[in-house]
Amino acid sequence: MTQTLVRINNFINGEFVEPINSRYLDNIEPATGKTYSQVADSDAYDVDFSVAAAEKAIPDWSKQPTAERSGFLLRIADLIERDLEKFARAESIDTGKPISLARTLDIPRSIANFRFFATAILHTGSEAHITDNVAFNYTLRQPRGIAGLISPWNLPLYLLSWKIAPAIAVGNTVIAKPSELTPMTAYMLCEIAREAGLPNGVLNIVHGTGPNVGSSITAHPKINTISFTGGTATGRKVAEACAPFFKKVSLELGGKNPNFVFADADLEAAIAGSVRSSFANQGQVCLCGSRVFVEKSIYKEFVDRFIGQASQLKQGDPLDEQTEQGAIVNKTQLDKVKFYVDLAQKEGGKIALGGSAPQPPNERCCEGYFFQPTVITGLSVSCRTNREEIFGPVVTITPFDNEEEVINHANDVEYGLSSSVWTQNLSRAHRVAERINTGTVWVNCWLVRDLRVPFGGMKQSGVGREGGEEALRFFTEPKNVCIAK
Ligand code: TXE
Repeated sequence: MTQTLVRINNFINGEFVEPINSRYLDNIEPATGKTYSQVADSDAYDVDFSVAAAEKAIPDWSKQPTAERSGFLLRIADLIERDLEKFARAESIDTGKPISLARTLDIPRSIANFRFFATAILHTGSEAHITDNVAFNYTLRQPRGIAGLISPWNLPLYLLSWKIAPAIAVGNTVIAKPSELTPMTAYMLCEIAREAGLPNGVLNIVHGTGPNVGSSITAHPKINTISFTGGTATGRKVAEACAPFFKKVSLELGGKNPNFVFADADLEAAIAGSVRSSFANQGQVCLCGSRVFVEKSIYKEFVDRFIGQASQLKQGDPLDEQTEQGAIVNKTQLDKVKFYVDLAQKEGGKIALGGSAPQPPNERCCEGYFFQPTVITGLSVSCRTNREEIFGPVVTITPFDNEEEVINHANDVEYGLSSSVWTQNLSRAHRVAERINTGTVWVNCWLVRDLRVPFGGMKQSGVGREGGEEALRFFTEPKNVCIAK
């Protein structure tokens, strides 16, 4: 007997609709390697259809009183919170991440995203500039129109809601495309949007691949704002597609984030923080600290204790409450991780921990995509393993002699997303933070996120900033009105 799989359809104009071409992609559960649902394999026609809906919704939505728009977002947040457990389980199945992580990080943060922007719009002001006795200027910040929002698979609802919430809060309508690898919670969000009474056409979700749906969004002449999170190579394509239309673009891309541990650090905190920043979500967070640099005098002790803690991480079925390390998102990503572990050995690295797939945790997961937390030592700072984004549970640990040297190592990559500095010397913390070329510098912590702060990368980690005021500005067009006195 063939089992009918759930079909994840597009959400356009407030309705769930099949893709016009009737094609679907298999959606695989990473922990089992088995297809468990199907997702619309849409194309440019579906994007056109969604743009028509988004365009129709703009006049009413953009003119809604701010408090009413805010109310819709708050209702969405409340309804996700009501269904938190359902969302957490779905996110865990779809991505392979531990259910405890989805329950404590992904879904609460998605709720917070809606609440944050729902309330932010109630408190924002606009500027006025007085030109002596000549004129008053004031700045109108108006919605830009239709925004295209493209997100990756590592933090599906967390990152998609981080884009949807500010875009619609300020009066835009949106066409969103989640990753084709992890579409489930975006689909569930549409049910919530409907229940919250969000007007038709404000939120449209078109599922499918990057080349079919993503590129139709970036190339669509009526979508004038693009917010993208994903790999750097894809970001380049997005930028190229947007350039001829002069679209406003925000790109949040990859990272190869350094993590510095100075001899004067609180070692216990530095080790616990570094283990977390290396392996959270199986290392599949763009902010993971994949290059750990440790001052020579404490190097050996740090490596021993780091390995001791990392080897205690409980790998297992993502749906097991105790699991701390789940599955890698798909076979391609697993193969990429294996490729880099082989490369590291060819480059002279020593596998100090892990380096291969673990025993499957149970019968259900015997064909899942698992990889052990892996620690590599003995590599040169300039080798490929230390320069290219792996995006998996693989970290390198390298000793350094002094501050000057380690800042140079850290800055000598194409990326510039985030960094962590572990030291008890406040002057050093300020000095290093000032000189390190990353959009975020954490001192004695990792992944502490205040939604008001600017978030984004330097160099090939991206263009533009998300978060707080930056996001509200990104999704609006400033217009100066000059009135003679
Ligand atoms: O990401 P992609 P992938 C990195 C990580 C990973 C690599 C590739 O190193 O190994 O990127 O992962 C859509 N026009 N990160 O292939 O392709 C795609 O459908 C428009 C870092 O999954 O960048 C998905 O919705 N859109 C990252 C989104 O872009 C296109 C998180 C991201 O997919 C497109 C994920 C196109 N031509 C991966 N092609 C981070 N920094 O958070 C694809 N897409």
